[in-house]
Amino acid sequence: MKEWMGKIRNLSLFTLMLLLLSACGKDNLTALVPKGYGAEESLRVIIITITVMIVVFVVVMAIFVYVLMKFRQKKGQENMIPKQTEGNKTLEIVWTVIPILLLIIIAVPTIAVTYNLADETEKEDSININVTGKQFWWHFEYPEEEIQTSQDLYIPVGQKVYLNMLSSDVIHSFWVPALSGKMDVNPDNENTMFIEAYEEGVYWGKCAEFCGDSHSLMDFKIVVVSQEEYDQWVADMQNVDPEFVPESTTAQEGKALFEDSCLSCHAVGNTPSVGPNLSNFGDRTMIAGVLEHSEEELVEWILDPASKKPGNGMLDAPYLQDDSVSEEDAEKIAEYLLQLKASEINPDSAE
Ligand code: HEC
Ligand SMILES: [Cu+2]
Repeated sequence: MKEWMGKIRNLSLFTLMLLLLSACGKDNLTALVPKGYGAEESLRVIIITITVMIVVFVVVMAIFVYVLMKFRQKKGQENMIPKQTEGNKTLEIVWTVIPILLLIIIAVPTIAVTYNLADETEKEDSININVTGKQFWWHFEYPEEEIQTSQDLYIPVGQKVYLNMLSSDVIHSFWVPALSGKMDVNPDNENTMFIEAYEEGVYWGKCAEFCGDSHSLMDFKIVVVSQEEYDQWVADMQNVDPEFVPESTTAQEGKALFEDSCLSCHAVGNTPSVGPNLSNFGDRTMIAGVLEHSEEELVEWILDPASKKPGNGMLDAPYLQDDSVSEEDAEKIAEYLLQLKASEINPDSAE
């Protein structure tokens, strides 16, 4: 008996641990604790739908168990045929009307919420951002502000922000569960979705449509900040100086190496590029969406991006084919890239 209770206790501890660990790190990767308009509305629909399903389940199960008990074959009645009910109008009407009513209860809020989420009446006067999904990263362009960036999408709190979304290769799906629902990102027709965040914070996003080798690593963030911080960020991004010369000689050498081996795909400043735009890269939350933002990880990324994100677009880099960037070079480049910060480039503009 004691042993049996111990097992139950271990099992519950194990379950609790699983629950806690599953939330580690990506703690707001959940649709159940909404921090934005889209997520809140979606959760309402989820709760209504699940409630209806639970009611149906409980009622059906109760009737099922009752019928099992009541109509069991009894001794001496083995050959009895129960009363037949086919063609019973009342029963037919009851089990047709009840599901129709339940479907109406689910359909009305679902359709209302779907239309609310597709509302574009404020699009003209709001911040518009062009989002492009690429294997396996996200490009963000603020056309009005003339800013380009990747992986970290900055938006102000409490404002509708419209995302105009396309893919440059296969279908991806843009999903930040705490802020909004999923939206497919297609190669040829643009989809629009708005996001309105209620609380400042860094919200974790994922690609939610299988898109290749590193699909599961196609993570990104929405960084929600106050209006003042947002304005400051915009100003800092607009003031990015591609010609910025770092102080230390090693970082200066890193800059030269970067220009030789990396600038064919990357860009600093408002210039189009095949790979991620690295303006103010030093201020980012992560590297390539999934790696810790540290010099060590950056060096590893430069030397062997395949080990971090299989099949990604950087593997075509010529320096990886001819091994022209040594570990020492990578360290210099990393030092330079991490100095691409608003506070380094424009000391006056930093808070
Ligand atoms: C062939 C084009 C190409 C070349 C050349 C190239 N990269 Fe990349 N780089 C990419 C692509 C594409 C990605 C996005 C990878 C992903 O996340 O899927 C990337 C990602 C990155 C990232 C992460 C960016 C982010 O938004 O977090 C850094 C940092 C980076 N590259 C640095 C370098 C450095 C340093 C060099 C030169 C030594 C270099 N790259 C050369 C294409 C290139
Ligand atoms: Cu994807």
